[in-house]
Amino acid sequence: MSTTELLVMAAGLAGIVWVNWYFFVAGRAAATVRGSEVVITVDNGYSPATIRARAGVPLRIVFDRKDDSSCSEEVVFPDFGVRKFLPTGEKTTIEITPPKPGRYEFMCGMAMLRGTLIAEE
Ligand SMILES: [Cu+2]
Repeated sequence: MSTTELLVMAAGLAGIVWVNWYFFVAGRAAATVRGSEVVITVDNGYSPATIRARAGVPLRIVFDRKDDSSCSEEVVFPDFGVRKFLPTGEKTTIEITPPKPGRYEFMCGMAMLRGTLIAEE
């Protein structure tokens, strides 16, 4: 194998590692918040990516979008039939009530950025 081929291969591998880290590790290293209103910063990921709330209690989730990546322009809560556009530099509030204890995922429009709402008794 030539040096050029090796370099191309190494660059390709580095790219794969970075993409996996970016989507699967970076977006998940986040704290957990309790309360009836939480603010989630959207900046190439959700921070915090995990929120805890009470089942049966209305919850206000404020998405504060900082980035202008097309990836994060929409947030989707499939379990609640919610799909909302998040303008860059603005706060967008979504109100949902988790019907019962459990885990409810939320994600960007392409399901690459992910977060979890954990509803408790
Ligand atoms: Cu996306």
